[in-house]
Amino acid sequence: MFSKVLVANRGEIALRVIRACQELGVQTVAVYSEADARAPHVREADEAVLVGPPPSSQSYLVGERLIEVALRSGAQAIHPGYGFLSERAWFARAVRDAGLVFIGPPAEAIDAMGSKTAARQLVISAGVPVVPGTTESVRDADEAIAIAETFGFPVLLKAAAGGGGKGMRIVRAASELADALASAKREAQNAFGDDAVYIEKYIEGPRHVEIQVLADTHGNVLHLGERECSVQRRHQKMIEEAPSVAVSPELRARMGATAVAAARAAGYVNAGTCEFLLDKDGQYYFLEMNTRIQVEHPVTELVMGLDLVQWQSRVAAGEALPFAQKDFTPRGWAMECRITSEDPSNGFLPSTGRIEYLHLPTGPGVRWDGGIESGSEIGLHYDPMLAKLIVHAPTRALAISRMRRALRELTIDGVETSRSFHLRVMDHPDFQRGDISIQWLEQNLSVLTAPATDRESIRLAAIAAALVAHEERRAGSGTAATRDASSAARDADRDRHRGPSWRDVARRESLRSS
Ligand code: MV4
Repeated sequence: MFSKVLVANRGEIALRVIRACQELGVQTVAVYSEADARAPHVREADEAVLVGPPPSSQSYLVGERLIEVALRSGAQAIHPGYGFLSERAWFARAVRDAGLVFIGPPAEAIDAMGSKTAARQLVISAGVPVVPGTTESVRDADEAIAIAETFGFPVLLKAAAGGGGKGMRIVRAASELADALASAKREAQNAFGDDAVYIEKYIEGPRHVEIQVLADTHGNVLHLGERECSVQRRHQKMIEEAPSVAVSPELRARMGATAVAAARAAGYVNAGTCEFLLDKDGQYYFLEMNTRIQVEHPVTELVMGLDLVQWQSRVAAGEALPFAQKDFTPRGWAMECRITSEDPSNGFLPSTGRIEYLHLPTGPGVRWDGGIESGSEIGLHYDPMLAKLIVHAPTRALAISRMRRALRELTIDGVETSRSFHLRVMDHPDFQRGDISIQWLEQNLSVLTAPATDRESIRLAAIAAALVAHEERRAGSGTAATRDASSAARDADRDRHRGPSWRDVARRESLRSS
């Protein structure tokens, strides 16, 4: 095992990697920008080095500088986390050329999956089902129309260099194709510096289900089951779970074998994820492979009982995986809510400010993977994801009630967050039945994001309730103690269905500050 690892990231994933290293007995070197001088990852690492000004283009994305810091600090390896440099083949190659280990896949595997058309070609040769479409970019609108007519409209134009939804256009009729192709090419050129666009049949209303894979340098490639990631908005996932209600053990085995075949075709090593669309008939189609550890990896860790980030380091150091495929059956149900500094009642507008007060949920089956603390300044330089709240329970229904309980325990004052949105999702009957597709969130946005009531009414109610609670305490009789059992039961029943009343919330707040 390495004795020292440089963590080329910030926020919750930097802390996640640092924790994995600490448990492995590996020293860590953090890097940070001027905006992150007081960030938790800087404090928790054994060493920390300032790498530049706040913009990531001048700090977390300056690969040469990070490699230089790793070499000077005596680290043997670099963990890129997700985002930033994690899927840049040139960086993986530069790390290796510097005599360091990139804790991730070989540069060649990143390249093989980086071009979506080349990836389609590669996995088709390995017998992997893909959506009907091309494995080369289209030349012009006439060619695109001819291809579209072979499998019928609607079709989807996608950037060959893309992924994650950029440069995509749905086209419902031949007459719309030329304009859509031109704008997709423009967007692809701007986003990726490459205007190549290819064409696929558009699958309506599918689920997004992905398979975690883990491979070592000894030829072992395993899959660790699926994650259901359909609750997303504008290609940003909000909630993920493992397993998926739509995946039977038999389907899991087939999709898992498909993901392993795709990984093998790419010469994959380390942790990676194959993304699939799963349609209403149970047909699945490979979309792309994410060649990094993903944000949502904890739900897999909880149901499969292993530490993926530790295994990333162990296979990068040359260790062989000691598992067999039959060792992996999901146990219970895990769910993750991404806690972002966005205002759901205001179109998920990013919210900035200082975390004035932070109270974290704890108790049975609750995990908090966060990157913030009281006093943290939330700006606009980086991703708005502050933390992930993850729960594990025996069944999906229990995971939902556990998540609801944990979300209620959470207090983040100082910035708007996605907390209330997550509570609405947990209470939604479609979600509770697991009856969701990739369009579900956007189709239900108004009920999931409507403000509870106007803020001034809430403020006045809270002040009134705090005064009531204060009077009750002075009189020496708590509300709960003097209420009869049937009214307490009625309240508990109402709480389960609608959340606590303003009176309960205010009472709790007033007791906390006394
Ligand atoms: C699709 C699709 C429907 N049909 N391809 C979105 C991001 C990129 N990974 C591929 N994506 C999609 N490809 C065909 N042929 C629908 C999506 C899609 C999607 C996929 C996964 C998760 C969320 C999504 C949201 C919108 C569209």
